Amino acid sequence: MANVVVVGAQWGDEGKGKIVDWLSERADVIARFQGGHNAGHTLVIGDQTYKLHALPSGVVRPGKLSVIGNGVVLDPWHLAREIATLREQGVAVTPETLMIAENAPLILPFHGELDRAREAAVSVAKIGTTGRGIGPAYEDKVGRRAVRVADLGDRATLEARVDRALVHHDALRRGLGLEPVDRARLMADLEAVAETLLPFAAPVWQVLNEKRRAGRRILFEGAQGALLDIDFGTYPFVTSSNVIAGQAATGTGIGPGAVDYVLGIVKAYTTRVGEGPFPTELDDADGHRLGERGHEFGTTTGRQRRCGWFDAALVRQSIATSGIDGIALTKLDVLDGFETLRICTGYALDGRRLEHLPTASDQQARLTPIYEELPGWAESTEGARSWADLPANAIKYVRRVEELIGAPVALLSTSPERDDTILVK
Ligand code: 2SA
Ligand code: MG
Repeated sequence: MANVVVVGAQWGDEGKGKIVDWLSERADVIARFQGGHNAGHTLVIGDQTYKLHALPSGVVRPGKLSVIGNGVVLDPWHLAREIATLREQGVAVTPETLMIAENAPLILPFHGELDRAREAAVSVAKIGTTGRGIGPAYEDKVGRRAVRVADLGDRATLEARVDRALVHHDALRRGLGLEPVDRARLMADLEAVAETLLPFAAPVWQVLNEKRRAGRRILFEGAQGALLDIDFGTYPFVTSSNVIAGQAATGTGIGPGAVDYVLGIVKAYTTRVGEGPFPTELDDADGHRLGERGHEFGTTTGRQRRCGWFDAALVRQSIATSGIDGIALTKLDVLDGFETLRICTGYALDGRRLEHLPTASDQQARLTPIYEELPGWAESTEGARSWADLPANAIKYVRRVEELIGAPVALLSTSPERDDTILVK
């Protein structure tokens, strides 16, 4: 296996955790390149369960280098807690196994407060964010007033950066009826957490380029999904970063040529958390059944996910915007026992047929999905480990998905268990 980027091809929660874990065993370096602790992976290895949010999945495997790239926004206190929890579980997290980009911007406590205050304001439509300050932290990065990891190393620089951020935030907070930021406390908290963080700070771009030259295999671990991308997602109901595969390069400081293969993670049906358009959403017994059978609750916020039929038009779009070479199809077993399955192949709008989701919100609201029906299967596919274990109708469903999205299924996952994965040659 060469250097692989793993991205979600829907709205997140496609089951990236298991696939990334499976691939990380075969990689030397595992790098996060966007998002923050709005991501959530649960890894089950042996009798241990690890919950990761900001840390790359490789961190629980001895002998791997895990990297947090500059494209990530980092809450240093959350990270410190995540590291402490892993250490209690017996995982060694050292500057040899974890490197954090010196140029990664920090999520500070007022980012979370702002995120939540805006979501609570009734004057604007809710996005349904995770409330973790992701959006405000990226705003400050682009606004050139972020505090970055490297700034923690020098008190004078840190004070200057904090002051620059506070000019903006205190004004904003006044408008929202929030108290000004307690600067002295923030400085003290930052100086305390700097001790934990700084030993991991590194020129990640340089380390990755060296690893690449030395022939080490790099796994780029995406979070969220392509339809949550700040440019190509269902804006404004998106996250605040580019999540598509191209971000793996800019979010770590390696050339795009370093990427040999893009693997898209695709769930056999569709889910979404938070607000925003969802053409194939089901508000009936079938939707309920998908949620129940699929255990569709978020690992980060515990929120119930909205469920619907597989939308091939959306995934086709993700295949294009991320340059996906092949997909890992997950949670096929959740479809077991449905008499009839439906796949959305495109949309009808004002008497026309569309092959992709239109960008304009009013059009998104007016379209109706065009469905194709496929016969279901009564047999269980849970835990199937070979193609031959699958009922004929399940194989038909998978083949039709491939045809409609225009990408081959490279991996098929039939349960949360690591070994219940079919490698399609
Ligand atoms: P935010 O907090 O600013 O990023 O929220 C903006 C929108 O993005 C959605 N969002 C997500 N949706 C699904 N999964 C997410 N992360 C984890 C993952 C989820 C998990 O990567 O698998 O397993 O708990 C994620 N992160 C953000 C959010 O719901 C808003 O719609
Ligand atoms: Mg998840």
